[in-house]
Amino acid sequence: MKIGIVCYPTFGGSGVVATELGKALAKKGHQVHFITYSQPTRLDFFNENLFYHQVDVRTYPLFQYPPYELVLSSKMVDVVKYEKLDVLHVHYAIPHASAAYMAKQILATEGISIPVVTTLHGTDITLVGKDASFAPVVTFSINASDGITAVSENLRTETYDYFNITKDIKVIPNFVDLDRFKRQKKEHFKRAICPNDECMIVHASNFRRVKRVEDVVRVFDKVRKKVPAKLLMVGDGPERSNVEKLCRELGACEDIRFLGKLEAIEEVLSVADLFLMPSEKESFGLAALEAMACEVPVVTSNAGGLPELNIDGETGYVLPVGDIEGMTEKSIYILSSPERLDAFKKRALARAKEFEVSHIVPLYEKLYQEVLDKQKNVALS
Ligand code: GMT
Repeated sequence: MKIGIVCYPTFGGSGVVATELGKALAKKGHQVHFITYSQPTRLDFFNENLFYHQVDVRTYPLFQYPPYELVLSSKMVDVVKYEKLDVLHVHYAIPHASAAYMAKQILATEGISIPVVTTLHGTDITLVGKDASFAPVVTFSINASDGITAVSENLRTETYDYFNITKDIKVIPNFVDLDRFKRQKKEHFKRAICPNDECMIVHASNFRRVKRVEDVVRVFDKVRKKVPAKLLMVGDGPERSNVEKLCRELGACEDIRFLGKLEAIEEVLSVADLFLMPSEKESFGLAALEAMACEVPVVTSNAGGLPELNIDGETGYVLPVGDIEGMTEKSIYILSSPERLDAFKKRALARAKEFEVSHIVPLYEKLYQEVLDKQKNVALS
């Protein structure tokens, strides 16, 4: 199949899922064309089936806001036409699904039909999409898609709750590549950060408010008073300076390191004992899955799809959003017995294996085939 993937080329979340999906499809022999405004972060290896088409947004004095969506639609038309794509898969509703709708209409005037699959990732529904100024476009473009997926049951339900969706939404969860995300021997790194064999706690996110990064620091500060521990903060974003300020106020700076955006996060996860994700909203929690694949138990909030991934009391614990005391107590419980910690690590890995890339990618392939078959039947009738 020739598949066009439209995504944000971001460091985490939907951009990573889209890129990893494209890479996995290319390895299986499909031809995959990425369409986005810069090279996706994880598009980091050569494969004869992978292509990247850059969307160039030109500035012009007349435009206070350059019309990205229109340039994107034009690029989609161009790539579908000249690369003879079979299907377009857009990740994140805004503006990708609506741009795809416009591309589809333009192509139809030239007798070219292309099915569009839209994958909803979370904030496109729970934050941005709900905004009244976007809601009509989100509703319309989801309903206009030929196939729709959501990354968790919770996101599927929320999409039906917030918008008037008349079509079926399939749940296809996030996935992980266990060849990359596995516990590696990085003991020298552990010794450098934890010279006295302290426990290593990790958080990774884009430091947006929705991640409640301050909760991570507050939980850690209480944990370290009971169990010797260090905290590694991976990623960067708008809340970072507030969080650094909090570390200073708590006098916890010597036990906390900010690593910034780190490509090889699996190296950090390889020496971690616990991963914290106290998010306000989290449709799936890919970063938590990647931690679990590296045998790291997770203490998370109960936001969105997190309880579908993190099995309370088995792979970690699930606590109400903002429950700092509860998260602290459960973190101490996991970390305070080596045998217990080991059992949590094993169960975290076993759970992550259920989301192995090879189990999930066929679900997308099946959906592509379904929308293609449907299109053929319409053409024949
Ligand atoms: O978490 C983020 O802020 C990034 C965000 C995105 O839109 O790229 O991630 C969302 O999509 C990921 C991949 O499907 C999910 O694993 C994340 O849970 C989801 N984030 C939120 O719902 C906040």
